[in-house]
Amino acid sequence: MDLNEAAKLLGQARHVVVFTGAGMSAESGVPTFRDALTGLWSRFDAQALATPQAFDEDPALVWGWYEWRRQLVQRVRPHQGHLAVARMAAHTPELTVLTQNVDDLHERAGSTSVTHLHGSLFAPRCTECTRPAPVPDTTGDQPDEGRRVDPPRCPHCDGLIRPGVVWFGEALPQEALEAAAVAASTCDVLLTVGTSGLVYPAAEIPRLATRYGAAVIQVNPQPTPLDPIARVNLRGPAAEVLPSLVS
Ligand code: BJW
Ligand code: ZN
Repeated sequence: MDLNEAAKLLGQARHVVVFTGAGMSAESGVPTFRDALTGLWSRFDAQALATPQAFDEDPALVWGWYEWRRQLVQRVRPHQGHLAVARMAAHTPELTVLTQNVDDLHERAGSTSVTHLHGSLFAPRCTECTRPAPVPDTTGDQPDEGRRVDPPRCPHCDGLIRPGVVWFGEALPQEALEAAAVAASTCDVLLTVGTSGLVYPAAEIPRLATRYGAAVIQVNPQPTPLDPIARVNLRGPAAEVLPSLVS
């Protein structure tokens, strides 16, 4: 059985990389991007919200949308799959979480080694001097997906504050990308969970791992372009499959 093979590969590994995408957080109530009915890009225009040009043209629209998403994330909790990943670290000599997600659900579940390839909803920074800015205190506010909100100004230089996420056309944080490349090229097993494998350069990470000899295990209810490189394809949701892989 595939589950047994996957559990065995994980049990014997010295270094495991867990590579996650939006499907990892779906069962916590955070929408994915590309799922046909529920994905953000089925309701919102990525070009108008997730590019540097969009922020230049309409900062209040973009800031308001990310504030809605941040408040949504703050209201949900990690699920059994996030907890299983954190537990897996206790059974593995070395375990690295590489996530494309901008939420903090891995950290809240107890994972300690987490690299964010696409930034974070909780790391706003100044567009001018790049200094980190405080996360606005919005406790008590109702999250509102369509509300325009003027971004705050930097306390140091009065520059506009932007969300600390990686938009289309922007480079990934160099340190994160380097850490990901090192982890992928030195792990024995890479467990990819809930990613469509369509967005580059992140989608190179599992491919890099196979080139360096690692076994790839994929958890996803749907087929993806990563299917052909996966040693084991587990077609199911993260919150169900991951707990069955770890004691
Ligand atoms: C479940 C589940 C459950 C559901 N359990 N699973 C090569 C070829 C073509 C294009 C490019 C290329 N190289 C670069 C590009 C351009 C572009 C790109 O990749 N475009 C493609 C879409 C074609 N890449 C970029 O622009 C990147 N930057 C770059 O290349 O810079 C170059 C540069 C270098 C030097 C200087 C300057 C520039 C940046 C990409 C940034 C991506 N940003 C986003 C938004 C982040 C902010 C935000 O949150 O708003 O990141 S886009 C969005 O996609 C987000 C995600 O992290 C990313 C990946 O999506 P993910 O996580 O895979 O989610 P989905 O929705 O796609 O899939 C969900 C999966 O879960 C599905 O498979 C479901 O089946 C599954 N699922 N329920 C388990 N319960
Ligand atoms: Zn500044």
